[in-house]
Amino acid sequence: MTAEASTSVVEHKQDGDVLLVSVNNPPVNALGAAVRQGLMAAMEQADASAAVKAVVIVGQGKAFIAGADIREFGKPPVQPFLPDVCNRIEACSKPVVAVIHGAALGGGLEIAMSAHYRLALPGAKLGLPEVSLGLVPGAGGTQRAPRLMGVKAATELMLSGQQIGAKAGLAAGLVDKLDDGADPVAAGLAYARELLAQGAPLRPVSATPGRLADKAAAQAELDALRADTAKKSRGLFSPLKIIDCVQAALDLPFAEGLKFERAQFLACIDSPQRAGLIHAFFAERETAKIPEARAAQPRAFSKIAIIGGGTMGAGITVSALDAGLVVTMIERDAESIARGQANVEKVYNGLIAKGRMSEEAKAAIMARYTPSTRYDDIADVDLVIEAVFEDLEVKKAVFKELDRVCKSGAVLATNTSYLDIDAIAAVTSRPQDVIGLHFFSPANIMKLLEIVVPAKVAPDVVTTAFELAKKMKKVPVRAGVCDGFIGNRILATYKQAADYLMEDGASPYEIDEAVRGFGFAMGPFQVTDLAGGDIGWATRKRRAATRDPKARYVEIADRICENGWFGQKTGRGFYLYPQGARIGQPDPEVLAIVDAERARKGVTPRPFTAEEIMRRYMAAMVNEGAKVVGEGIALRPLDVDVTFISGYGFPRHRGGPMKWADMQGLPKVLADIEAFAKEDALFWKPAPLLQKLVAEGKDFESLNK
Ligand code: 3H9
Repeated sequence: MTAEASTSVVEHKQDGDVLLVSVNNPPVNALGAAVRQGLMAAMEQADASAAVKAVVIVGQGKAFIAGADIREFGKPPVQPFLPDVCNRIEACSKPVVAVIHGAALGGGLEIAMSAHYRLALPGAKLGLPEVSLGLVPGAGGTQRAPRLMGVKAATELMLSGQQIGAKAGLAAGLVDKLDDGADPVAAGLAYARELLAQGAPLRPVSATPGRLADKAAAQAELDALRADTAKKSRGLFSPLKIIDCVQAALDLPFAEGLKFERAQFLACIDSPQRAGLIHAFFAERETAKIPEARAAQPRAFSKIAIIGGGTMGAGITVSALDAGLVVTMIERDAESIARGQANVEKVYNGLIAKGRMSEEAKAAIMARYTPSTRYDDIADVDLVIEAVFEDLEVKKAVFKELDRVCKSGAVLATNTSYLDIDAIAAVTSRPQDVIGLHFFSPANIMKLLEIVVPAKVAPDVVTTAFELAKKMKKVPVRAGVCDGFIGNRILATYKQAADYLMEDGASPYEIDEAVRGFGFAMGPFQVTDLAGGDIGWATRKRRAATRDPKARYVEIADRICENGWFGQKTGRGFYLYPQGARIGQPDPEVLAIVDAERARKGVTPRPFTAEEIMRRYMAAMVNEGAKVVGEGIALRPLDVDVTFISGYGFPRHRGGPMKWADMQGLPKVLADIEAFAKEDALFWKPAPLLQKLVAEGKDFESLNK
């Protein structure tokens, strides 16, 4: 093999009559400017050299090419642009083979579709995930994928952002051949030589309509997808643009279709949704970067115990079993442990009923599960997660038991959502081993895991918790100890803002509608009804003694609970749920309670527009978020963003509350808070961090660096 002119990120080597072009831009071979230049140079080389009869493009490391370099978006574009690189590959005068061994995503798949032949190895992951970044595929993907796969399969791939494997890629027409080998270079060279031996032609995808040939059928598929997308896209910008691009593929010559796609791509790049979604993408990867990671290796763990088999304990058990761990569940008596096991099996039985799991797979998983009512049975576990009733004394009693039986070095975690973990740790002889793991319900589904770090915990316990999160495929966020940690503390504040709005004149239904209009899946009163009004009521009663007597307190929710109206489970709460309905209807009796409370407090109701509602709701969220960051409860603003996107239904395309605030401009948010403070200076006290950032002309993003 002789080395030819190469750049540091794209090497080209002549191997016999094949030019081997290898992309080497760790960690995922993203298509930054240098890679694009290198690919252009490789194509020039291939065309210019008579010795080159075919070209093979491979990626080094774990990916083929994971797409455009997302970090470049929002910055001035640098030539050559990716669509031109793709066109150049397709225009190469020698057959080009793309060898896909790992992720070929977004621009990576677009490069592969521009090659004349595609070979996939077993670990191949093919996808056009641009939609999850607020984009449309912008390097010919919307034009080439439908030609290769047909309108339905291609559009669904683009709208879902999902990845498919090698075999599915072959079945879909995206891949020409599979190779079982592990070496992409050897497989690619062999395939290229096979093609040369057959005299295989150049096959530019753009040259023929391919699977778009039956235009009427394609149009019918697209019409159905458009109607469905219009219903489901909930204010998202790029899904309908993807449909428009596929329409262009149907209607226009290829070059015109590409121009149309480029215009849509650039419109998406300029949209705030793109900025929010890309912020979310990076933020989710940043939260695992914690100070402890530098110094402390995680402790080894394979056997774990879950204390409690209620909804939460069972959900955590499923997460642990799915992560391959060996789990002992502890309950206090035979009846409770039987219920705990039933709760776990219910999840797997549900999957079996949907055809998503076999009885054998369930049996194999349940073989790693042991039920027990004796603490002594967990003497040798490496990690314990307590998920018993949310009461400090009950939890302290459990931790005393754990301290008695668990082996030295075992990690002892509590799944509290509010309680003081320092106080729980203090009842043990080993506070260095005690940490908070705040799962969200249902724990086997919800991605967020708040890892709550008490004062005396050892750094390697913190890194062990992050390792557990990784194994369970959770999104971990590091939080400090305070009432409610990051998420529930901020939730309590904006929920209060919603209560004030309700007492001041907005109906709970108007507030929920405004919040849904912003992009949340549910409004705060719907959430209360879903979670059970009694839960919040118990917390309010617990806090009554310590509540600042000067603080405004809205009693409407208490009045509703006093009637036994706890939400969906009792058939009524803020809404009515006739015959077990899951979507509630407005309840005139609730509105009468609201009116009566206003009258009792002497409040003259005033109207609020949806915009005014959201200004207060978001200002409360951001202000408390800034306090949480300022006090060091969250490491960075991005940790607050990830908490809300992954655990509280915050619309991902807005990037999280702190990113949203940056996009509004912090001076505007602070001005709102100061204006609201004229009505209630205690509640609307501006966060010192917010004031400081505004004074310095900075934004939250400056603290994420
Ligand atoms: C596109 O292609 C547009 C085109 O249609 C048109 C253009 C004109 N760029 O996730 P990981 C970083 S849009 C830059 O932890 P994994 C990531 O931040 C793009 N950086 O690894 C992390 O950095 P750090 C369409 C990227 O093994 C590191 O790589 N493509 C990019 O769990 C490791 O990432 C996508 O949307 C990127 N494209 O998962 C694919 N990708 O170490 C996005 C990753 O500093 N990427 N990084 O924290 C992924 O889905 C996953 O990263 C992947 C690997 C599955 C590839």
